[in-house]
Amino acid sequence: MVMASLEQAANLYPIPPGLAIDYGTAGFRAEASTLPSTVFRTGVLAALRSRQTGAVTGLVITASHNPEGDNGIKVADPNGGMLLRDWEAAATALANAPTSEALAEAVQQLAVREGIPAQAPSGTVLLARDTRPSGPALAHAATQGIAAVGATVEDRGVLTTPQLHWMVRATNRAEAATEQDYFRTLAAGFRELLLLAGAGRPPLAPLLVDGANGVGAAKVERLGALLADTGLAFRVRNSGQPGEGRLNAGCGADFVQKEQAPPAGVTLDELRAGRGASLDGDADRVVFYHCDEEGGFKLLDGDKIAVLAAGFVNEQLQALGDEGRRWRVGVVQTAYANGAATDYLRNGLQLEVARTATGVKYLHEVAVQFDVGIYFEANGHGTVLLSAALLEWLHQQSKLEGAPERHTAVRRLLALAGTVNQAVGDALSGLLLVEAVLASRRWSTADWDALYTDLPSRQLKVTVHDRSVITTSHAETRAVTPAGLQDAIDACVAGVSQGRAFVRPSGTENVVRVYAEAAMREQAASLANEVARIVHRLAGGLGTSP
Ligand code: G16
Repeated sequence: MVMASLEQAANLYPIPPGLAIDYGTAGFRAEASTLPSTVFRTGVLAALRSRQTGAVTGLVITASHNPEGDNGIKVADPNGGMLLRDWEAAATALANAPTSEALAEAVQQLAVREGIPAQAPSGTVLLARDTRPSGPALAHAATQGIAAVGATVEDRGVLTTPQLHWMVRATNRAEAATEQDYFRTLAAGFRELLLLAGAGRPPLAPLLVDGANGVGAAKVERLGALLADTGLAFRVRNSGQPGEGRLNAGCGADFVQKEQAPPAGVTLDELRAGRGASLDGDADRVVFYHCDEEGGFKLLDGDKIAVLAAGFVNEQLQALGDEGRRWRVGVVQTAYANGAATDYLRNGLQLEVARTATGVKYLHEVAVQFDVGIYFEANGHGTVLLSAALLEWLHQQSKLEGAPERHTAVRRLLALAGTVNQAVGDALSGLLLVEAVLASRRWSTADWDALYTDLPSRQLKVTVHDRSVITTSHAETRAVTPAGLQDAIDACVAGVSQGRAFVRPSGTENVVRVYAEAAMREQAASLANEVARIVHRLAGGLGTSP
């Protein structure tokens, strides 16, 4: 590595005065104009990670669910997952190094710590971006950072985050890894699942898809075109075309899940005729909804998707008898998981449920410890992972003669692994997963929704002077600081039937998040309000108290 050329290139991307940025829940995220230096330096980091491992890594310029004026950068590790957590501190150190000399110094320290030989192959980074106007300039900054340490960049243009992660994984497995290959793989799995659903299944109903005015809208159209002959029809709203509105504004998975309301451009009348789904700004989350019997909006969130997937997987393994039972199935959730969902998974389906902090980087790590690891955050971010050992066994079984039900179960599990992105949570594969399972079971959205009844919940955001004053423990369910906060929350929860509440600093926005659930809707709402007021009082709230 030639440090002089790194310093020279870095001089073109000075860090803004007073910048202090942290690698958060899913990479760096901030107002776009403050980001060029951070993105340049993350380009350097991704190149070094590629050089260290001898495999390609990936970068996506996106701020996902954040407003259009924000942007950010996510890093894909060689296995297609999130950046190895050991490297996050290095990413923060590089991003905050005050001068180009300090950056070169930090790069050298990282190379020594990680044993990256000076003579190692130069490295390759796959690059993509979402549709934000600030994307092209930031992608250029990333390219410059990658090139500054002698690595190669392959610019894949505008993609969803999960597409880029999928490509990184496929490239490193020497599999076909273009965007067309991605679509073909998902579509092939879905077709197989539909085929195995049998001749008697009802035709697929059209699905309203809210594209959040982001990258997912055009991609879902392409997927739909490829699957048109199956009867699957996506009716896309909030596509980002002129006149459709701004990215994530009043639409998208984050809005719909937090507000428990339909997105802009979708009416309850339309939902009476069928279900809808919302993607987020980079299409790694999806939530569903429909109109319930009382004519009200009803959300089917990531918990509901996890339960649907878990039940389906469970049924296939049970069809394999004793041999099926030796494979461990686990569901991973966060503190946001509705209490009723956890209860249904544990007591209804008799499955292992693990709990982690928020962020798919934590859930994924636990999910890979199972033979089938199912993880969905309540916000719709997740996937279903099948272990290499299980897949190998299934491939062997698929070649053997056997009872038809057994053979179907084997083929279904194999098809699932193609339909569902094995690298990371993916809204498009989530859509196909849900549609395929509902078709296989001949279920309506109402049948799916009736598996269990959500406890009413409410989420709020509180803006504080410095959100890092709040620290948590026990997978974010207990506040450690500031002093007195947890006691005050406990006192509020104590009187509430089936009450539960927690607070945590967001890792993607400059806010503190408040979650509350309770037996009754009004109780959940007033518990959330009370806790938000406590946060405002004890953690330096800005503006008027909620
Ligand atoms: C990211 C992470 C998710 C996480 C979400 C919210 O999603 O990938 O795992 O749930 O942030 O995080 P926080 O509550 O810390 O703001 P996305 O879709 O925004 O990239």
